[in-house]
Amino acid sequence: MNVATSIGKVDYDGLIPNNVGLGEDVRVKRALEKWHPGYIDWWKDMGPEGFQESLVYLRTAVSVDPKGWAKFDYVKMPDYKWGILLAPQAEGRTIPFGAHAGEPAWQEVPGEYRAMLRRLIVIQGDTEPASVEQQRHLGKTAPSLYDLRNLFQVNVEEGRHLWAMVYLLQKYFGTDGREEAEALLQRRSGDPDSPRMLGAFNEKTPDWLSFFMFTYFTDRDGKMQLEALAQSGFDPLSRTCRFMLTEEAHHMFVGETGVTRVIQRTCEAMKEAGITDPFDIARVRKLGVIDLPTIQKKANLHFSLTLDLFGNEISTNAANAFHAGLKGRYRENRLTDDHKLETSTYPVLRLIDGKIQNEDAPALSALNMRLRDDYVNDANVGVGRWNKVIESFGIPFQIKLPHVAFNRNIGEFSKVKADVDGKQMSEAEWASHRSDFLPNEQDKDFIESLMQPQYEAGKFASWIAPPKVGIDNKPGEFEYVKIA
Ligand code: BYC
Repeated sequence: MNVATSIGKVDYDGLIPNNVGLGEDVRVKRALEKWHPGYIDWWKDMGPEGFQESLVYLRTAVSVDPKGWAKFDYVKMPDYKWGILLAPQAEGRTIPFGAHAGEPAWQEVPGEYRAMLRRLIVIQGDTEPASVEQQRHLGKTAPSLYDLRNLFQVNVEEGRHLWAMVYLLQKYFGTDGREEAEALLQRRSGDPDSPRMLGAFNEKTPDWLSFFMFTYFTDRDGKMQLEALAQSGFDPLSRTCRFMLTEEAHHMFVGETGVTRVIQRTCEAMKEAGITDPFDIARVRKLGVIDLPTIQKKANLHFSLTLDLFGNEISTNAANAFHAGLKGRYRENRLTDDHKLETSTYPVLRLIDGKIQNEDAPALSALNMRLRDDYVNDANVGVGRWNKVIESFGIPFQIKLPHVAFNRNIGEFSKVKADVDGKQMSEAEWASHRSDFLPNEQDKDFIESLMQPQYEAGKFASWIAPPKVGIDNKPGEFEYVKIA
């Protein structure tokens, strides 16, 4: 079947909505239908706790047309239509980088790179259910129905992204693909015996400020990695990731605007109470809002945890994946070099003779570093917007991203302790200053004390401002979740 002609047409009637011609692909259809009950069991066990019967005003992807790909309606989450949607196939697409640059993009798995490709898909797939597991308790403390709905929207779409990766495994990787698809439902975030694959996905998301920071910082790693995989010479992966990026944008919007609204409310409350010193933490907290230094500490934590997701600065895996044409750079198609990188270099921040300094490394080995640099630039943009809000209240405080050497567990800087400015510290200094940089027990207890649910339509918890506009242009008092 010519896939290009079927694009845009989504088969929306079956169990699994799709635009990949699943109706005619009996083997894959059966495999996915077999996987489906296990997925639903996982969703019920590990998905949002306590709201499975509630009606949620969700968007569902019903097309891949950039102009109108989603519809909004009330849905019970277990009935959400988790479809398989790939961006349209680009006619005559070639492999954009690496040793095979210029050859036709692969429509089937290239045998020599099978294991590497499977590993990339499995790692990507593993993060999706992990984040749902991390966020499963948050519904109980939602600051509004608007936020509750956004949480669930993010959750169902992470579920769909798991489907996207499982489709690739089932369609292109035979028996071992099926086994990997099963294993994706078995691992659990934070489980000591069977944890999720990457560090940050085994951390807790204990409160809503963490949720907003996670969707701002960690979903942005998702964006960068998906952008890099969207460049892949393996065309089905590229097309899957391109459509996933459409949904991912909303997740980062939830994070960025969530933090903005927390900051906004804090600044408003400080102004009303006539507090000008952002470090007058005890007085600010009495107002029932989160002080700016604690918001900074949360940003420090989630930013540093997320940097670990880029792997080692110098990585043979990354070099091999690029050389093979499987994983490119951020927006590879907009770069103007030779796309092979065999002779070029890239400056990498390293620990040399105990000092943090730049060193030129072969560009191929430095691809994780390069993607991380692109990430830091991207993450800084929204931080600038947060600071504009603080500035508009005349409060002398700026949120700053910590140095990349701060609080690291993977890569070059995992061997040292450094403060938020990158100044190295002894273990003892770190131990005594840790709670200046990262949330301590009192900070956690305070934030937890604010986490009281607000389920009345149009109302918001004390510590967060309402959004500027509603979802799907709904008015302020709209009942985004009908709690059952
Ligand atoms: N934790 O050569 P290296 C998202 C392992 S987020 C634990 O530097 P590489 C989302 C590494 O596996 C995006 N282990 O690794 C966001 C390797 O082990 P093996 C997810 C780690 O391959 C929010 C060894 O250390 N997608 O979508 O260059 C909500 C040597 O490391 C970690 C992807 O990540 C870690 N943090 O880089 C929902 C894309 N880091 O194989 C969703 C696919 C490294 O030697 N993955 N290790 O035993 C990749 O591209 C790469 O695997 C990584 C690692 C960038 C993750």
